[in-house]
Amino acid sequence: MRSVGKVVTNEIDASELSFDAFKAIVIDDYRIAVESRQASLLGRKEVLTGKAKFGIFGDGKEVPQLAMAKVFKKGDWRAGYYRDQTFAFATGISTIKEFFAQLYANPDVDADPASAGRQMNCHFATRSLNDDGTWRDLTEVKNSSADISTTGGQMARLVGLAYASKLYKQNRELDYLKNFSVSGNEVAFGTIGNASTSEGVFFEAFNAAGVLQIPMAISVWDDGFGISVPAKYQTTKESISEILKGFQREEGTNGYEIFKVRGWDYPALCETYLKAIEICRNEHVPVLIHVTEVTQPQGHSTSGSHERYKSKERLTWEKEHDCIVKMREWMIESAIATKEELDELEEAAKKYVREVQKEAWNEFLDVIKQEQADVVRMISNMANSNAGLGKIAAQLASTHDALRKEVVSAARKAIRQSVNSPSADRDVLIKWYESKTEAYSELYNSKLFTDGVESPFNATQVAPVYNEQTKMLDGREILNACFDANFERDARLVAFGEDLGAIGDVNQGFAGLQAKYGEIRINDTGIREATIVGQGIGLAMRGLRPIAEIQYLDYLLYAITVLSDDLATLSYRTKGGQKAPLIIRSRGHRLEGIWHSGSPMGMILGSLRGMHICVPRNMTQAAGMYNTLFRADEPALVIECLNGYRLKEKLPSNVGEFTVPLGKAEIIKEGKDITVVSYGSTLRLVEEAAEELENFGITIEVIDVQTLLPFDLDQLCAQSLQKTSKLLVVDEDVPGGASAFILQQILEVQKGYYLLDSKPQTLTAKAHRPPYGSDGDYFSKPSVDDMVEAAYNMMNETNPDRFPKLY
Ligand SMILES: Cc1ncc(C[n+]2csc(CCOP(=O)(O)OP(=O)(O)O)c2C)c(N)n1
Ligand SMILES: [Mg+2]
Repeated sequence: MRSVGKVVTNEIDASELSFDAFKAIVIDDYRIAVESRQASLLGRKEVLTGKAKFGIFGDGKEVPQLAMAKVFKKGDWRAGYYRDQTFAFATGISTIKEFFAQLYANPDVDADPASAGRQMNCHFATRSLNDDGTWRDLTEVKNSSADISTTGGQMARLVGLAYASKLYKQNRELDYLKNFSVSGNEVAFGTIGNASTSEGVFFEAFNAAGVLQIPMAISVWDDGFGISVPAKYQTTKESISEILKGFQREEGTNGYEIFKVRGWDYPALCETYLKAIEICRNEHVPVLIHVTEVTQPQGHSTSGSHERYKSKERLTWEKEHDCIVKMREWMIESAIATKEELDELEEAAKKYVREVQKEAWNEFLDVIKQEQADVVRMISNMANSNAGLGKIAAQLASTHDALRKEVVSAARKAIRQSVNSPSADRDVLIKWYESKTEAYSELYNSKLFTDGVESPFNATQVAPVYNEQTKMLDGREILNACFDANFERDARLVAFGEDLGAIGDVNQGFAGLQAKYGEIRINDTGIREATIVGQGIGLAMRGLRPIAEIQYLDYLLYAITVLSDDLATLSYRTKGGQKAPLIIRSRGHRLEGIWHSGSPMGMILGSLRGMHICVPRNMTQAAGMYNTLFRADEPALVIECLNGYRLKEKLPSNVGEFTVPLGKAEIIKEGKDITVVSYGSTLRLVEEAAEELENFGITIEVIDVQTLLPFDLDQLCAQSLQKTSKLLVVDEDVPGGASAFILQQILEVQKGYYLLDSKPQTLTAKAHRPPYGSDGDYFSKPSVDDMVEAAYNMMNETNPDRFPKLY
């Protein structure tokens, strides 16, 4: 048997090759295609016999992927989807053994380097990082950004991966970043299914790349279906290249080069890819390669059979136009190989893939088998004192191919059932289980963040410096000075967004900086929030330090899928194999109207675990948070206070250096009666309320949590409750939104429940978004009046004599 190594395809250069050398390359390509097909066929069987949960495969798409692999060079990037196994095998991005390891959900990162068993099969990713979170040399490998399952979701990131090449090409100050680019010559290859081009993000990304003129090569694998839904319900004129014709570049215009080629025509595919990628790489022009007449021999996935929705004629056509069948015919006709030679090759491929599959299965099970044997032995030892336990042990012993879940569940059941019969043997089992908890947590729950040497928690803490010369400036000027100092210090920083470049953002935080640092570093974008974020993700994955601006927090909803599906899961879904230290800058809370006053913090907290969520109360705190984040490598969202840009603040003399640590709450006003927890813009109102409350002899302790994720790591809130025993959470989000999260943190995590002498209280906005105008704000969001009365009423509840009912 061949070693289970990476066997990749070779370029075909017709002018250089002898016929024999050409033959050898084609035969080798055919072998890769056939092995890949065998992996698909066997993979499906593994699912149907219950050894894996779900399978989706690249059968029918083998031959075009060989052609794409031929022009994919070291340093290039892929952002694709679940059909790309042949490309992955042909480039060495994955192996057949790793393919099966992922199918079985093997949590060992060495077995499945793409996702450590966390992703469904055929979700590819290369490892960009060392174990300590530092970068590897990405110019020396063929890179695949980590796939996600949502169709079209790869497109936003693809824009950024390609845009990075433009920055590396045009900005000489980046030349020192030798591990990321060789003069910006890298192409970002995207793949997408025909039906998924119906997604908005596809069109958004397509247009963005045309505007940006970046080396982005999109291949559409067009098999005429999206699961059961045919092209007539998916695409106008049933052809994506037809309707995108307006993007074709012309003399004197920007735009695309558009190609159309049949998915079973190996020589045409090789030629098309060679031509397309040459233009894309050399001229930085985006290209679309519409690969038509692609088939799906096994149907969409293991979830159903395509006979249900494909006509007899279509099924027959697919059989005849199967790209491997066609390639075989062409090879025989062109005297590249004989029937017998190919029969032999196919037989060998079958055997080889079967052997690799068995190896992968055994490696997956061996570790668990050992744990199974250990647990059976330990429970059996306990069985003398408890008859029921014998049954658990016997059942586990007889479980064929037990999964870890069954092993651990048996151990826990045995511990529960023996609660009334303590013994030394029981202690052994408990110890085993406890010792494993950490290991299992490492296997299944770790690496939500990079947690490496550049973690924000390792950043040196620097206090702000004020002196006699300290000036009072508008908040926006504080931020401006912070960005200026950091852009001066770090050439990797870039910022972009709507109105960010020429006018320096709608609130002028970047005013004057484009003139100083150039359009290549500070720039305007179209109105396209999803791909603004994607642009940032791709850049950050290629070693740059982007600040992607979302003009107002309300528009974050247009980007929430990209943030949630892609950015927030990146570290987790690769188990620390990739990172995107992207900072999303936005501004929110209290302005006017249904789409300009949002504070959808509950949505953010629920969907962006894997990001740090910073809610600074003023621009100085924001600057300190940026200074921390710029020196660290984890993604974050910073929400500045929309109504704070023109308020005066003191300018620290080290405005580009001082740091505000993440997860550090701050008492901004001491008090003894009630702990009031809040953040962001609302804090100014809470402080106002505090003044009026003092007239009643009530002093509140005001805590600014500063960052919602992470939340008050030193448990300042609980410490405050020890003094006050009363908790009021003031929040601009809907009832049960962010305030529910804050309560959970304080009452449950910080054990604040035990410190209360009255019901914990939340004061939130109404369930609807606030109407336009000051009255709309007053009647919808927590006002100073609401705050004073909420605090007063809490005092009335415990001491009605001293604090009689207000009304
Ligand atoms: C956002 C999103 N919507 C729906 C799905 C469910 N889904 C998975 S694959 C698929 C069909 C995709 O078809 P196509 O893009 O043509 O790719 P193909 O599978 O045919 O290669 C659908 C609807 C999904 N994964 N993500
Ligand atoms: Mg399709």
